[in-house]
Amino acid sequence: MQTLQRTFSIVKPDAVAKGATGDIISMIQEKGFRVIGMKMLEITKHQAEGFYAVHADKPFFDSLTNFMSSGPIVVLALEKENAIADLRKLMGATNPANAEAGTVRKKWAESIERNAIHGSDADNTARFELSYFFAGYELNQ
Ligand code: 3AN
Repeated sequence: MQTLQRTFSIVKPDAVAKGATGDIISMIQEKGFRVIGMKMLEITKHQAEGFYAVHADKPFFDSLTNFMSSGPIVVLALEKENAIADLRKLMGATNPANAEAGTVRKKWAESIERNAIHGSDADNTARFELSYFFAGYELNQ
């Protein structure tokens, strides 16, 4: 039996800047996800560092957190059966050069850093990421 699962997604600054937000949300909804929370905001470098803390020792950390704080983003709370894995599939490979046809990154990503969309990669990260950006009262139950 499948049960409903929640995941967290970000339409990243590159995609928001090129007007891809609506298309990306449509692609997500067409796959059966329910949008239970959504907001557009800009985050500081410090807030981006907190969000990406697991990548703090990576060589791309400084550049990634500069990019994520460079302009508006749209954060999404999503619900569906098998939401975490299904969103990862819809996103496509981290490097758009390897992204499969029909994925968000194949359509919209520019590079491995400016790759249009973020999605949680596991249950514990989904919980952390949802609570980083949404208070309980902001989610449509
Ligand atoms: P994904 O977003 O596919 O889960 P992660 O978690 O490995 O990929 O990386 C988080 C983010 O860090 C990516 N979305 C991308 O923006 C950036 N990133 C990952 N690998 C690199 C890299 N080699 N060079 C620059 N940026 C990277």
